[in-house]
Amino acid sequence: MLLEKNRIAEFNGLHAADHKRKFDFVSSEINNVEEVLQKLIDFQVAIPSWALGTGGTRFGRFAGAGEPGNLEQKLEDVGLLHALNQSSGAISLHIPWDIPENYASIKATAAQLGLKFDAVNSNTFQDQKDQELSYKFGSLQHVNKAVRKQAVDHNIEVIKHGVELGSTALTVWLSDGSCFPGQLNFRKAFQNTLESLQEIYAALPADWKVFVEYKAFEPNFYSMTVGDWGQSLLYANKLGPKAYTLVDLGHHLPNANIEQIVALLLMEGKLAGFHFNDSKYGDDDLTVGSIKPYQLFLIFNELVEGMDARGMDHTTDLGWMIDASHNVKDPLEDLLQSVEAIMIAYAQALTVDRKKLNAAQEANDVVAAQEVLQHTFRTDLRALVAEARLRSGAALYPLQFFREQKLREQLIKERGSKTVATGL
Ligand code: RM4
Ligand code: MN
Ligand code: MN
Repeated sequence: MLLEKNRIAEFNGLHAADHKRKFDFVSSEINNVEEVLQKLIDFQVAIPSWALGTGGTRFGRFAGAGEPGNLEQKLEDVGLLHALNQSSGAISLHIPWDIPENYASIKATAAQLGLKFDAVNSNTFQDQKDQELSYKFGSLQHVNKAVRKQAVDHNIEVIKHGVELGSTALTVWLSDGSCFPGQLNFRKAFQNTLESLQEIYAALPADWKVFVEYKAFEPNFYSMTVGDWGQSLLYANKLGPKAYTLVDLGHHLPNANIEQIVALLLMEGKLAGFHFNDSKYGDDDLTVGSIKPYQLFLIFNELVEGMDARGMDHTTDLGWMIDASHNVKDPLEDLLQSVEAIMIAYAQALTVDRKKLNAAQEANDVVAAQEVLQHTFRTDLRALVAEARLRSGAALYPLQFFREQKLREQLIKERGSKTVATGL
């Protein structure tokens, strides 16, 4: 489904006066409005190809209607999101859920929709049909060299797909670990994994990065072989300059101080991948900002501070992606909510009074430091984010537009009500 530009312009026209009033008010509160707006316009968050269908749990999956049935339709969905907010200009493919069969036509479709190909993701956490050896007891860590080789070869295959599409990063998330005490020799599992990663690393093109994603638990419940940022950083450091840590917000034990983790990883120049979601209990993969918006802001605050300290480019030096699952919501509506939460938190982080915060820190003025952060967090910047959208040709209010224009209904008409997208 292609969206005609004039429909968005018409919608924006209807809301222009109301928006202008709100924007004028908020911009009078901010010093460097134009600079912040430009950063908001430039910022892009990738959408993973597996997030466009309804997700499930191990208990069941309640499929939605009008879900994309193939990769082209997934690209169309991301293109639709991007047309609505101009902040979702990239797609991240998961192999083998979405194997591109005809590179030229996939690339042409993406270009038409204004989309780039973000990091490619390998999958050695499931057995595929016709797969020779099983990953039941791990992949890159496996005690059997033949299994490790199969997993390494798969990753190299994924890099090749990525090269064809113009991706420049590989994300490796491993479910490797153990479920019971005694099952694994931790040191051997680490060494095997390192050796396997070294083989993958050696196959990376010169301008590529590899992101080593960690996760505290699940599907293994006793130990994970890349279980936290310390282990991920160990691998990344041992691998070399093209290897980095990837932080996924849902992959920590409860109450972990994620803002401190990102600050230190940035300080070490080893943070390059980032997965957004929210969680209450574990890897819940909930809508970004739906449970802990203040924590999201604090994390963004450290991201901006840490990137600026190293002179990094906010848009290109980190790979931003939404990694969420939608069990009860329309995936496209959920993704629009997530992107909105990300943009608000980013806008807030950009408008923190750093001089004041720094002065408070240097004076051990704990109260003043808290005031600076909470003042920003409690300032409503939604009109600023909407203005960035208006200037880039997107809809002032994407979710409202999606609903009023009955876009899901149109997709159902096109694709039918019984489609099921590949993914989890
Ligand atoms: C994992 C992890 C990976 C994602 C898979 C689908 O928990 O977050 O990034 O690719 O889920
Ligand atoms: Mn992830
Ligand atoms: Mn996850």
